[in-house]
Amino acid sequence: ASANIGVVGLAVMGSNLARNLASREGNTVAIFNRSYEKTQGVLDAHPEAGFIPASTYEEFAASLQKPRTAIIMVKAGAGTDAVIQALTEVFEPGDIIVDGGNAYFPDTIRREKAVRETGINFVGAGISGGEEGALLGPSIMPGGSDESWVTLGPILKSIAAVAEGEPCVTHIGHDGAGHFVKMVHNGIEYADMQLIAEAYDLIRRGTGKSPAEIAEIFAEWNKGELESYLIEITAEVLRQVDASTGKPLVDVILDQAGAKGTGAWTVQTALSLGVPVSGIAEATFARSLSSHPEQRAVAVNLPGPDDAFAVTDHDAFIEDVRLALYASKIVAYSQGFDEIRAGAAEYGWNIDLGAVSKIWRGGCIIRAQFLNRIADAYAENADLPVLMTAPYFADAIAGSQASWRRVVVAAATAGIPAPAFSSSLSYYDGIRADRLPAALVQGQRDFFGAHTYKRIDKEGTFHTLWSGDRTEIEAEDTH
Ligand code: NBP
Repeated sequence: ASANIGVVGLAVMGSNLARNLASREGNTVAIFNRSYEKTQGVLDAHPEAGFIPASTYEEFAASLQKPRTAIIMVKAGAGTDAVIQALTEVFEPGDIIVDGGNAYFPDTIRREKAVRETGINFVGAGISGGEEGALLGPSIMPGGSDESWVTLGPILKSIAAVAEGEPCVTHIGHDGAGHFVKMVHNGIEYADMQLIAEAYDLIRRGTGKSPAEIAEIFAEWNKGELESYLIEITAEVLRQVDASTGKPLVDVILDQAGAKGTGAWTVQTALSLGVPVSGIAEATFARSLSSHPEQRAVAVNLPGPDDAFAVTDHDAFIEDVRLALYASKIVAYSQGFDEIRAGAAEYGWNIDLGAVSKIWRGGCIIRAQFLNRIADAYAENADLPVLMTAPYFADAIAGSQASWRRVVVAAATAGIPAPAFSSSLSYYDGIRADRLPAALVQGQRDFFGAHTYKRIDKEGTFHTLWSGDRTEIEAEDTH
């Protein structure tokens, strides 16, 4: 036994993660893949890594020092279950199995419970940053027991991205907490991407600027408070010219956005937790809407507004869009952190929200300067019920809201879809409302279903005898 860490699954993510591990001082890495050709391929391509190959699970287990620690990077779902089953047969109590794939957190909760019964530790760890992150330093969100963190923590710290001197990894919480937080990370990523896409569309259709010109606008925005990896790559994509047609690449890419399901998981989970992640939901639905060509083909002739979209002051409009993007982004993060807060309460995880924002500053897709402000907000008040009410964000929105409203009005008037911009604004106006028409909804529910209501002026639960003499009676709470 000479390896201190092993990797199972040597497709793009696993092989890059194994190389990252091998490149760090003190690590010797055992590798295993179901089909041996991949193992041989990785060995041949990277002799410098000093990998210890195994062709069976038994050999793999024998090559690992105790407590054995192995990171699984295989296709999420049945593949992960198969590898866990095989490892539990060759590992011993005290060993650690880490699932670094994109598992759905209820699966991680289930697997942790089952593996724990064998005395082996199971850690579901969300890993973000794609193939480059896996190789050079991802953001890592591990769940699992405190005991496994003792062994695993130093290893994960050695391979994680570093942001302002701090490794982008922290023990998120027990069992499925890491995969839960990774899921919400991806949901926020959906919202961030959709908001940027809406900003691009509004500027293009409002000013007639070319993608290359808009790339320069994004590059400029990337120097300010919107500085982020996604803004940076947006400029790169918009600058790209298609080799075969000479057109901007963005104009020859089919406008149907794909999805691998993590956005949908975020929204489904939010619905069951009762958390309004409307920006993330609209971003997810915008991808769905784009991906129904048969519906778009029949709807394309539906009427839009009569007047063409004409922006007179281009610079002022672009600045309005920048501020609308900033305010909407604050809402998206506020909603995402609300979901983590609610998930932690539901599943009994003790999640440090400030620490989560810090480990997203490097390695992952939503990395951004902005996350420092979120960390500050939670440092000031760890129990902040609504992130965007922190003074820094409240001030930022106060300075953006006039622009934000103008952009949403302009989009609606011009017939340009801006679902994430407008739903974020509605959320903002909803949550800050002194009184909501939910009172009327309660009245309707009481009318047709005797669902009862509470009153603002006295304790108790009430029902109006709608089909009788319409007097009010005290009632059982049937909420
Ligand atoms: P894939 O998701 O394409 O999975 C391929 C690997 O799974 C191969 O090593 C394959 O072995 C193995 N595998 C399968 Br499929 N079924 C198996 C089974 N029953 N037993 C053992 N091994 C099995 O690889 P990937 O794209 O490198 O992604 C790995 C994980 O990382 C996934 O969960 C994915 O969702 C996640 N991921 C994350 C990011 C990110 O940014 N964080 C990006 C991409 C992927 P074989 O070679 O024998 O077929």
